[in-house]
Amino acid sequence: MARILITSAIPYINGIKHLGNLVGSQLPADLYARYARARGHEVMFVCATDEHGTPAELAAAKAGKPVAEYCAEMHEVQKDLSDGFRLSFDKFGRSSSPQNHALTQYFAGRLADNGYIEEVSERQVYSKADGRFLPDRYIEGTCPNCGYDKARGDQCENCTKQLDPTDLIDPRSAISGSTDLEVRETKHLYLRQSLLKDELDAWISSKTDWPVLTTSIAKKWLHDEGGLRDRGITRDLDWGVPVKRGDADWPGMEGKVFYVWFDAPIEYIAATQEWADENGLGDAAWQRWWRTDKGADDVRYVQFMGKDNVPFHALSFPATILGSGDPWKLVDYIKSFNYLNYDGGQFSTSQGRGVFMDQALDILPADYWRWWLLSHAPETSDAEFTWENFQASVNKDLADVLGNFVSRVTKFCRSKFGEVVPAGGAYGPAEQAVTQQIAARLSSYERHMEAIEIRKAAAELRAIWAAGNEYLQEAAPWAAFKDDPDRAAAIIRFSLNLARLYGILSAPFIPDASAALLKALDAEDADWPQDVEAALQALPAGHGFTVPDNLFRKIADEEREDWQTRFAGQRG
Ligand code: B3M
Ligand code: ZN
Repeated sequence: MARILITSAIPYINGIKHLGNLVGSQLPADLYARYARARGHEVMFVCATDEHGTPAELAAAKAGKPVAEYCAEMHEVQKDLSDGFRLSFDKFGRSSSPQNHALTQYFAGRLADNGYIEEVSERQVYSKADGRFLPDRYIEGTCPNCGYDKARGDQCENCTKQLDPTDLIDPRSAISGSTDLEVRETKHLYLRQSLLKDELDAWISSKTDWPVLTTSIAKKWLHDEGGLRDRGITRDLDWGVPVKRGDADWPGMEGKVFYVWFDAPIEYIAATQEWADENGLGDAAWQRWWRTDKGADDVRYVQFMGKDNVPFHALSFPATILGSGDPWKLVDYIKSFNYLNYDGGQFSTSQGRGVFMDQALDILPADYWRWWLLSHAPETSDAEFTWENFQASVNKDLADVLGNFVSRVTKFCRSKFGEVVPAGGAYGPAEQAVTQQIAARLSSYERHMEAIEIRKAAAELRAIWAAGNEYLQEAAPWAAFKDDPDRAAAIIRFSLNLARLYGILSAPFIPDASAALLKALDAEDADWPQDVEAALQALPAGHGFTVPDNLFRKIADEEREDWQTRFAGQRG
């Protein structure tokens, strides 16, 4: 039994997330957390809303609300939706929490003490029309790297390049659209990441098991264009963590706040502290996950995120941790994702394009989405959501293969033997063959889950379901029942045990259907199988059950067409 710390990139507070966001961090993190718990590991799984910076201020202004009020409301909305998708966080925190304020200021103080902070008088874009500086997303323009014309001042969404507002070509204010901009001097703190370049390089080079997507992005920012650049970690904004050096004021930094990307990853730690505080546990309870001097030396820390978040997690956050000189836990494995596209284009929050989490749950239960999204996770390349593909996967994998198997077995049993596992007969060569086949597939399923190869794991699970269906088709208990009811009883007993096994193995992907299935089989306490042969005898003759309601329904062509039209435009 191991201890596994799992974090998902924390979603910006600025609105409801789309399915592309969901599959790029929170959902796969949940899959892994559920799997790790099912295997008996001790898990701490945290996420939060990312409430600072220009995304929060801009969205609140658009909603016509004070930022604090907007964030509090939107946090509840996002929390309800993550519950709706059954994301099993131990804590869904808030980066605006007092815990994160204190930790962020603490880290800044440590970094300053150790010589990793530089005070820089720098040139920032100032908008005369708006009467303010325009950091990050307050400014838009053309990306100098790829030419995308809606690049933001902090990062180009299109090519993932981190930018400074002064890098943009043809810049304009995101508030007023004004191009009457000038560059003014203002003082800011810089994190001297460049001093840690060799240490970071060696550390990343030692991570030979990381996904290529992660290491290639990290190496690119380490080595391209003269190497890792120091980053400004403060902003001229009202909303955020006030710049302090630990508990002390920071002369010259009055009225400034830390940059959202400085405090956001620290929220992973703070969220764990929020969890401990909320549960009346002391500091030791969260520190044993985060401080290697307080018990975290045997923790495995895994992060999940979209590819645009990799530079911050593979370089900037580790620089914060290393530079602090304290024994904080560094990440052990970074699982990153490409993008999910929507029907021939990109999902886009700003343009309201695609399916958003609330809309998805309005039309179908979470499991349908979880299955499609996870089995099509954009791991090795970008992936695309189309309604046809969604309909086909749901109808085939969930309804025809898994749902149909469970329904046929339980209904046939009820009609011939009653709602009880039938006695009589014995497992024979056919059952032994399927048992062996499933045992082999199960070890490969476990290997893929441990390696967080999500598509491969989904394919293996699908094959495990299909093996049951094929077995049932060939064993044909409905035919055997006429001449040899004992044989039919053995087939059904075996199949009911297969259904139980499916309930256990499928739970990380489709938790609601799995729970309903195990409940119907009166097997809610079922543990992950140590041995497939034994697991397929777990439900003994005489064990009562009830026929479950249909686990999955099919998506009709008319529905699919209706959704296709409804979601073709922009969100209102
Ligand atoms: N909120 C970006 C995003 O949602 C950012 C992630 C922070 S993770 C510490 O894609
Ligand atoms: Zn670009």
